[in-house]
Amino acid sequence: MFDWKQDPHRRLNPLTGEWVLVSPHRTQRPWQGQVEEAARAAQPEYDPSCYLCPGNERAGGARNPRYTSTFVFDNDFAALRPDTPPDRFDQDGLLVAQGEPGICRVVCFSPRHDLTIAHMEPADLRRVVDTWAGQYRELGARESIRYVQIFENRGAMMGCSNAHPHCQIWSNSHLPNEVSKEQAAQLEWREARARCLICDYAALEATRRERLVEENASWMALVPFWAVWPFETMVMPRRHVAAIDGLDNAERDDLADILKRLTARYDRLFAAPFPYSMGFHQSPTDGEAHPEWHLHLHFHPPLLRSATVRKFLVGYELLAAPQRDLTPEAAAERLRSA
Ligand code: H2U
Ligand code: ZN
Repeated sequence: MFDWKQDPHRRLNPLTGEWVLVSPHRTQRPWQGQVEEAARAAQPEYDPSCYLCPGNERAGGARNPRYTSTFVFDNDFAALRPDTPPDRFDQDGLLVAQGEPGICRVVCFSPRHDLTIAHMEPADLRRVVDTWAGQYRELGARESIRYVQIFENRGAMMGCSNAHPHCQIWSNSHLPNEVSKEQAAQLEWREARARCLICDYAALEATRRERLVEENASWMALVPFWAVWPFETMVMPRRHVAAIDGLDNAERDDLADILKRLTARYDRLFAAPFPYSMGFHQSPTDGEAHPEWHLHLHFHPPLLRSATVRKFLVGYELLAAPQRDLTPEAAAERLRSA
């Protein structure tokens, strides 16, 4: 048997069927590449030039109300539009395209320009959870919307255009690639074993504990065995629930709690605001029952060894498969002690 801490090995992601190469012996290699700028220091409570602050004019010309809680609006530069004709074009199976109707929204977490998830009051964060659930249900109820993707880009390194804490929702007619892979894997697991893939995985990690980072009564946050990003995590409810609108009262409070504690841990790791892209994966809204689906979130943070040295997914990753040096177990250990 190979040595987990020394020998190159590959690990399977059962949710996507893809492999990641792990090269633990390489963690000490020198870095002379690009160094990022450290994230800017403290933000003001209100920024008169922010497109998202209450009462301010947006880039598209609309003016935000003087909102006092969570605030949702239709994206002024939406990637998808509701009235797009859904026609399909297919030339010899080689040139295949399809019109894609959809709706894109922006959710400001709170009126405060400076309050990231880690610094919000639990009750205010709970309102964000309820907003996510409400948007999932409202958008998903539309005939043309079969998937609702809720995600947050945080930090300039992840392409976030505005410091005001917010997330986006893109909802559309077809399952996006990543969701489609996870759907197929969960369905296959259920058909083969009559159980849920993520329930089984959560139970196993709850026993092993080496990759656990945070937990509470209804949620677990861990570095998955097959993580690609150095400090990637997955956050999942202990109970089998297909989508965010199925969470009960306590589970919603607990989601707010674990997100706050996990993001605070990230910020402590390199003593700087930690950039990431995070988002939910959950049941499609196509009107079918999806007992195979188990709601979860993925955090994809780019930082590798400091607030200014990031991991790039290039070369081998783009052409062959993702690769990492730091083991997921070592990453979880570092997050636990942050
Ligand atoms: P990020 O989450 O990556 O920062 O993107 C912010 C989104 O907010 C982006 O999709 C939208 C952009 O189109 N936006 C507006 O809808 N109105 C504005 O006035 C500014 C930004
Ligand atoms: Zn703002």
